Amino acid sequence: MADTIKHVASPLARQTLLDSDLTRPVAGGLPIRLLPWLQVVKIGGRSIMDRGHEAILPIVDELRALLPEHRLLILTGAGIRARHLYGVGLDLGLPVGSLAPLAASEAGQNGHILGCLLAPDGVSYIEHPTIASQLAIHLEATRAVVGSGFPPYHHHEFPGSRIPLHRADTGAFLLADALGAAGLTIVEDVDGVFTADPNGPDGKQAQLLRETSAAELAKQKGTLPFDPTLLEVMANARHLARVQVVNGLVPGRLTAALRGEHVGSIIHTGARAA
Ligand code: GWN
Ligand code: ATP
Repeated sequence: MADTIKHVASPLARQTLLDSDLTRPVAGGLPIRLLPWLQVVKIGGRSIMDRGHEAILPIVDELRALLPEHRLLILTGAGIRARHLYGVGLDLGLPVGSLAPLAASEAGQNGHILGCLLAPDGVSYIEHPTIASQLAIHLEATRAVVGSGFPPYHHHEFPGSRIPLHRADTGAFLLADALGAAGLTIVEDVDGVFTADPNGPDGKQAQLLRETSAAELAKQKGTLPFDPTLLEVMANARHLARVQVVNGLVPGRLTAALRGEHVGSIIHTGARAA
């Protein structure tokens, strides 16, 4: 009888998944790059989209001009409408897991706006499930697509804070790293990452950090122009060796970054290639 029993051979069948020493021989390898030619661009919700046509139309022109050079996943942030929503929702006592999908929908709305403006160039907004499972075929049909930068944690959002911790910058990085993309450019309304908020009370003393790392920034006190959890996911990056932060209010900066020029801030991650 014993000879007829089928055993499914699995190197992880007999051991706990909790012991990293035991799983490392199997799980310690570098994942493959799914879309190594992809450039991911995160467009700020508050910093770009909320400013309306004065900020959006020049960025749309730059994105349009970049289409022959790059295949793009353009992701949008949530902006001021999400902040209003946090204010109303927190006043009512809503838990973070209820606020996360509501804020995410605002990131999606900004993506729909960009998608409309780029529609004549063959660019459409595509939904989260489409990004998850059909991004390659869409980018085979067109040069770029737009999506929501917010990660769809919904009611699974970590309860560490009453405001969702994982927002569009973190979502854009998680996607870019998971896809093994060629790069991630974060488009803001400041020249890059500074030693302190250039628009804050100590703004005059703030210095631009042209080149830094997630580990260095984690030691810096004060605010950043992106979600703090971005530093955590950057520390654990598998593919993306760096992130570039550029000023989208200055024409040409996004284009220069995608052409490999050192504009704005370059932030090195913990990925091995860094
Ligand atoms: O609605 O703008 O995707 O791409 O996190 O979930 O809250 O959803 O709960 O495919 O799945 O509002 O409806 O909305 O932004 O996220 O999408 O128009 O289930 O295309 O239906 O993972 O877009 O939306 O907000 O991204 O970030 O229908 Mo929207 Mo968002 Mo559309 Mo999406 Mo969420 Mo879907 Mo989803 Mo929900
Ligand atoms: P979202 O996409 O989530 O709507 P956003 O990325 O468009 O947001 P903010 O979250 O407002 O925009 O981040 C940009 C702002 O961060 C800048 O306008 C700047 O005033 C501020 N900021 C805070 N700390 C720093 C810092 N150390 N360096 C640069 N800018 C900073």
